[in-house]
Amino acid sequence: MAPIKLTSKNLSQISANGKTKIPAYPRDAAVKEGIVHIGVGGFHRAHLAVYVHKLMEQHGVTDYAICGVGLQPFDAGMRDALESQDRLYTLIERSAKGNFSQVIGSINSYIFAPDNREATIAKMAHPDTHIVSLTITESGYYYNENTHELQSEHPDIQFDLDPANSKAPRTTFGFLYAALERRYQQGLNPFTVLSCDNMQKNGSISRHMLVSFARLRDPKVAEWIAEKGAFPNAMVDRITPQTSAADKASLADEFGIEDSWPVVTEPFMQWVVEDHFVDGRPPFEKVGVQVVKDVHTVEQFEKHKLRLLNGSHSIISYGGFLAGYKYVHKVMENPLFEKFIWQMMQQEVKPLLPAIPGVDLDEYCKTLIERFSNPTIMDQLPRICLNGSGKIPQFIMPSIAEAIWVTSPFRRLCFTTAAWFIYVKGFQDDGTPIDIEEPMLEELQALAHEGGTNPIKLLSVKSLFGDDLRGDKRFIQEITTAMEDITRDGVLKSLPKYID
Ligand code: CS2
Repeated sequence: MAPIKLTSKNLSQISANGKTKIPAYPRDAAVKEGIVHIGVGGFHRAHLAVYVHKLMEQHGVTDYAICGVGLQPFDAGMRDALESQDRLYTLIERSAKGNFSQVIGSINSYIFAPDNREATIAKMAHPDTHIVSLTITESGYYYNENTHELQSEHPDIQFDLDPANSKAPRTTFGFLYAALERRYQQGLNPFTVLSCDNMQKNGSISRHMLVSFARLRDPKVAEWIAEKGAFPNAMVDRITPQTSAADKASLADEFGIEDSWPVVTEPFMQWVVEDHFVDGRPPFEKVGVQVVKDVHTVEQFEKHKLRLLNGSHSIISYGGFLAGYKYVHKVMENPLFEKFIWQMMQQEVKPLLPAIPGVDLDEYCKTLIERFSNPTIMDQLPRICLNGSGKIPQFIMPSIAEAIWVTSPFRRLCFTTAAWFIYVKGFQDDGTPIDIEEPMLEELQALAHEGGTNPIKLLSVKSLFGDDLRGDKRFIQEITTAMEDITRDGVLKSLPKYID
């Protein structure tokens, strides 16, 4: 039978075969859009939108449906997909136990900002909007890792700072500012800015960047945002591969649904968020979100996740890609990689992490190995290789810096960094050229080639690495040895030297 196109009017037909759950709540005029989300991609649709869906379905929440916003020209694809199916999409959870599919209905409307800049600002400024949430990736924050300041000289920020462009901004901060300025003028509360990006201190960084931006526009508005605004920190987690053509085809075959952009993900999901909202929030805790009072606790969860999960992903991606792999689970099937990752987590990362009451770090590491090994989600290495300059300095370097400080082992962390340095040169171990997606590629690739197997050139990029580590002899020695090993023997032949 031909698959049924996903739309509101086809929902009951879609659920008739008993294979797919459809939203059990009305999506009608009574629903209010309390959340505006910038950056609707796979991750948002597997994470925040699912929590909101559960709130609507299980707890009758009607004030917090989502209005999705796309700021970038490439978001036109998401707009077309969602608009063609009444903003519905299918979420497919895959694991060894099988595939579970459900239609998610929490995204109520979608604005493509490049064509509707005023409508985007007006939507955020509207009194029904209580939260503006973000998944805009590290580069969307214009955050200088070295100075910890806003990249105010960046041409996009310069454009948005020019009052002549205030009605037609380009960046997230331009839009947030324009909407908040309106709310300020109208005597409303600010909305909460809720970052769902995978960054340490994502809320504090959002606050600092936005307030810095606002100071350059109007100090009064800036002070109002600083004083009255809320920017909760949060740890977000759910492995969400890019949707492939095969995913769409299998959705049609197995579930009989034609969906132009479904989302495939794992069963696991976690969100730990600081309870700091200024204009109300839905009862997130009722659907499994860990809402915590203390920002320190959120930071500890973030540390665990970024350094263990994302840090391990870094060796899986750069090491695995150099060795010729395409998928995460395939890398995990190689016992050399599995052992390396386990030992890096256990011996090098875990000892540096704070204890959180109720969290068993050994269990956490075991679960990570299982999640990485999930053969059904087909998580692609190029997805995780993307934008290494935003990842290695966050996921690996802080562990190395702390390990040096407390004199604990860090050779596997150095090997991981070395794998990225070699990857940046642009060739797999067998000489196959790599198509690298990296905003700093030109600069980094030139330095990588100049340096050969000497890491100093790359380590001198201050905006990524600061000044602290270059003077440490042991660190330089370890990373040089690892670069020499990979260059001479390739990743696979080098790994045994790094495993006990
Ligand atoms: C990945 C993450 O892109 C990456 O670097 O490590 O997207 C990872 O899948 C998520 O953080 C999991 O929550």
